[in-house]
Amino acid sequence: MTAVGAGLVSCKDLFTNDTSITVSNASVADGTSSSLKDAARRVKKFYGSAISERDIEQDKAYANLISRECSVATTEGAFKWVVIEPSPGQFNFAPADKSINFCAANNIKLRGHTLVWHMARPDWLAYPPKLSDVERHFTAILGRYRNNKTLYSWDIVNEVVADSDKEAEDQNGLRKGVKIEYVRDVFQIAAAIDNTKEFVINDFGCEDAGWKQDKYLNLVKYLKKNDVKLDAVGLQAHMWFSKNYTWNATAFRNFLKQLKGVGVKPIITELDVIIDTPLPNTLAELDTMVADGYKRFLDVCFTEGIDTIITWGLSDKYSWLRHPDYMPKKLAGYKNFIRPLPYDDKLQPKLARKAILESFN
Ligand code: 9MR
Repeated sequence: MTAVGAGLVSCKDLFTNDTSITVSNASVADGTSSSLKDAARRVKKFYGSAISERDIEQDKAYANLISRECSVATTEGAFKWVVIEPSPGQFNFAPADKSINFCAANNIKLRGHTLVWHMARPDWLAYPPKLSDVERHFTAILGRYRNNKTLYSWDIVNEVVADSDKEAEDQNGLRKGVKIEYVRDVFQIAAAIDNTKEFVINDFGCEDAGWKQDKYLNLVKYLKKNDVKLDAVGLQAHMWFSKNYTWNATAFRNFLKQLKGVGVKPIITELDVIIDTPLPNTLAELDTMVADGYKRFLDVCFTEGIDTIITWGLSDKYSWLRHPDYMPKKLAGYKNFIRPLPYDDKLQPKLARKAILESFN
């Protein structure tokens, strides 16, 4: 990096595009000028973000930021069934290929998300998908990217654990219609096509002790006992923090230990931090709470040796939580208090970024 003008350092030379990112001299002095990926690399870890090929194409400054900060990424939508196989046997690989090309050009390793999920599903596809549909789908997709060096990891099955007992198929606690053997069969179909990449099962709401965490652990144990190729367990970590309740870090830590005990590697796949009501009075207070949430969560992750941290986006501007379809009801009307990611909507770094950096350091 070269110093240009008063108080600014340009990272322009790092990027192929023309929009530069500036870092103040103050941050150079206190060490925050290091990129997140460099800070992660120094401790043999990876930091990254979900990426949408559309955002990257339309917003060059954002693309540059992803390039500067990330050594790993996850496709936000490109591999979802409705995108990649909108009608049976008709595949649209363009979005996935765009993401892969961007990552290849920027030295980012990519996770493919996600093959079997109850959402983002075309109307014609049942849930759970018939195994014959799974076979056609996987043959085309896993087959196509088998030798791809950028795409190293697959979310094979996403969010298969039910939210509660009432919504579960049986005592295993999976979604209606999903038997535990089905999950095994899906992984086996995948392994028969390509067993060279990291295979991941991914779910949310398992960062605290409770029913869902127990069912997830039970499923992972079952898969391992049945010799399924399962390399990593994805913990989405859409984290809520509040003035009114505390997060049980000890329970999470024990859960990570148990996962490691059965021979799988936990990874953090969709981290963001949302502040629950009652909201603080100012954005400054809110940002401090968000940063504190990151710090507390990452401290546990790093104590337990987790090496992959992926946030669900890099800037609040593109957070799913600000989208009308997903915005938590109690925060409707407080959109500007939804600041769950390391950068704000003007692509300026926030305290959350500093907290992530310090946790790596
Ligand atoms: O962030 C994603 C959003 O843009 C999509 O519209 C939505 C439906 O495909 O999925 C969002 O990502 C989800 C992820 O795939 C699985 N875990 C929860 C994420 C947030 O909803």
